[in-house]
Amino acid sequence: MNPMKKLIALLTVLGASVVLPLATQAADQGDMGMSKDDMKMSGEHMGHMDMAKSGSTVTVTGEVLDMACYLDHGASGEKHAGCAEKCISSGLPVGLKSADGTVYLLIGEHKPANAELAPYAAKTITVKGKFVNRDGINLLENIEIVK
Ligand SMILES: [Cu+2]
Repeated sequence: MNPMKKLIALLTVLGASVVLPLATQAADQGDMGMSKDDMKMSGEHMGHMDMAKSGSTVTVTGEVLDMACYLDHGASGEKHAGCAEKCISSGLPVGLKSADGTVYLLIGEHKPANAELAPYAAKTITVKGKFVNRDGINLLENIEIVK
């Protein structure tokens, strides 16, 4: 290889090494941009949940769920009403699924609310209570059935 060819080869390699990182960086930025948006979206959602609601009194309308069967196999609705009533009466955790799909655990004031909720198993009711969210779990406590 003569010196000129050597130089061209070197420049080509340098050129490639300059272009490649740029291309990689651009791709990374593209990915980062997307995940940033995703994180921003979930961050805003969480922020909304935490700041606007956690610790505050809220009123939520939704279906009364037997959490055992709902978590186990997604059971809800009229077909499951009988089982839900049995499960809730027996003391299993009770939930409320709002129209937007958010599920809340329902409890009274340092006591279960199962006895008052069992008759509403699989029915849509409105509940007022203190909302808290911790580690991704929603809770409505000190609940009152509004209607
Ligand atoms: Cu059940």
